[in-house]
Amino acid sequence: MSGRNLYLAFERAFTANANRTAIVSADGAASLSFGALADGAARYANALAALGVEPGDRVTVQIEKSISGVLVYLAALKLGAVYQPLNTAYTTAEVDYFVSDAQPKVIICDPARQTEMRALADRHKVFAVVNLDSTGEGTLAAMAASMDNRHDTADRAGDDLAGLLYTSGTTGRSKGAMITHNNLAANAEALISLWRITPKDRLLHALPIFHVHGLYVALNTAFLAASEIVWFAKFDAAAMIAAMPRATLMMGVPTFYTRLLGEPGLTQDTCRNMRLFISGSAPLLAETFAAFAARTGHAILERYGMTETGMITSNPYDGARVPGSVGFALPDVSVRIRGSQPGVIEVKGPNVFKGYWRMPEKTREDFTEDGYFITGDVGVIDETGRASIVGRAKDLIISGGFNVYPKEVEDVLDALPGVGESAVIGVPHPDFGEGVVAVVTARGPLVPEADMIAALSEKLARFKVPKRIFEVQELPRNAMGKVQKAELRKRYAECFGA
Ligand code: MLC
Ligand code: AMP
Repeated sequence: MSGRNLYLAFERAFTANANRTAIVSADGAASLSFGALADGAARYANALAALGVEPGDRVTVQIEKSISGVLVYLAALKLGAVYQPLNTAYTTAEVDYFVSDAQPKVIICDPARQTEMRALADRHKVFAVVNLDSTGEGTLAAMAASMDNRHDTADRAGDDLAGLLYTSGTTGRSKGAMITHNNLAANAEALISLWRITPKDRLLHALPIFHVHGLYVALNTAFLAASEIVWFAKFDAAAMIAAMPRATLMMGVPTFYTRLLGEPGLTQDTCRNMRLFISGSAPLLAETFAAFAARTGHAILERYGMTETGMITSNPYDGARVPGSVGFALPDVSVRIRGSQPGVIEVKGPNVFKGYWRMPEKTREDFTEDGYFITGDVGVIDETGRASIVGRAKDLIISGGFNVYPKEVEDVLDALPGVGESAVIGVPHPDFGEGVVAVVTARGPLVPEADMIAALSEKLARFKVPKRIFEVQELPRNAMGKVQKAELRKRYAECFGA
């Protein structure tokens, strides 16, 4: 079916609310009405079209968070292009792979990286590299400013791609999750109704917009429901608390909540207009839930999701929000555990992505014969349908809401001078939930820990780099010769004093 471009639904909300504020920066210095948002999206769409972007083309974006960056996202949707956002922490070596795989028509980068991105673009035959900085200035902004504020929204079918979001795997290279217009619309509509999001809401937005949480969960629901967004360039607990009395809604990773609790300014009074705090992307500790309730009177609503699936389950709006549980399947979404519990959670529904970009084999591996996506998360589901996540079948660390795949870090570590073998694990961390730790054996003289960390930082995004590296004589192995990571996690459990 055509006419399913998600932007058409946004456009209806923007037009009906043209004079209301859509986004205001937390310091109040910048704001855009819904009308201006629609105009800006059209100008950016015209700029990208002038660079040759057509429906179906990928647009790779690695820029600091800015309100103009939101216009780029909207423009890509409006054009029917496929938006490929990248974490700003990714090194050029990491970006090289994403670009080689996605083969975009245009790369949008920070001005500071223009030269290296142009070289990379030449290698991969990318037509144009334009830039946008954290204040929303750059060659793309200059182009957009001279463009017309009208652009016909491209006709798209529901299963055409809206986004290509890369997620690493336990083995092998990162995979591009193909996310369709229908996936996004179905998930945003379900969340709006479940979390009762309305035009009266003011959402505190401090998440990055290169991942599902800050991009699709937060922005799409706010745009569809025509709620106002209070915009933070990055998370800052004190600034967030200062803005809280004027807000109603917040979405964050658990680290946001532990950092907020570290501020004496977080009180029942600061939260007087807040109606809902939502947490996800990593497990929320029961102690954080309890401390937050004691301090503010609010029960944080925890939900569970994934890049490939959008949101899967949520605690209820009315009814018990249970710490340690991620709640019930969203309407129209089926979750199950095959075999005995606890077991791997599987999910099916309109939220589930179309498959991995140009990886039909990997796609087949991750779906069951009856069409359920295999999440790799281990959980239990009780007789009322309430789900809890108890572990992971995949070797994955989640640090401050960012995913780190040990294999990727181990491969880089093993190539360092003197390193024999390595094992990368996640252990409790007071700020990031899990902190990345490496355990290595030596086959020659090892450079000091700080130098190893510096060497890794040249190749890997900072959040993936182990915060500590320990040397051992040998790694503990089981009878099959497999490294016993559980044993290592126990041994180093207290290295961050968590
Ligand atoms: C920053 N650092 C991290 C880190 N973030 N290290 C480990 N894990 C992280 N998450 C590094 C920095 O590079 C720096 O290192 C040092 O830690 C301290 O940085 P900071 O200034 O204290 O960090 P900050 O910039 O405040 O960032 C922390 C954070 C951020 C929690 C605000 O990581 C963040 O915004 N996380 C949200 C992630 C997210 O949106 N996830 C959603 C995924 S979607 P150095 O050495 O350089 O000084 C998903 C699906 C779903 O999972 O269900 O939602
Ligand atoms: P990503 O691939 O970045 O989208 O991360 C998805 C993963 O984050 C899931 O597979 C889970 O392991 C984890 N996750 C998301 N929400 C929660 C939650 N509420 N509790 C525990 N883990 C979560």
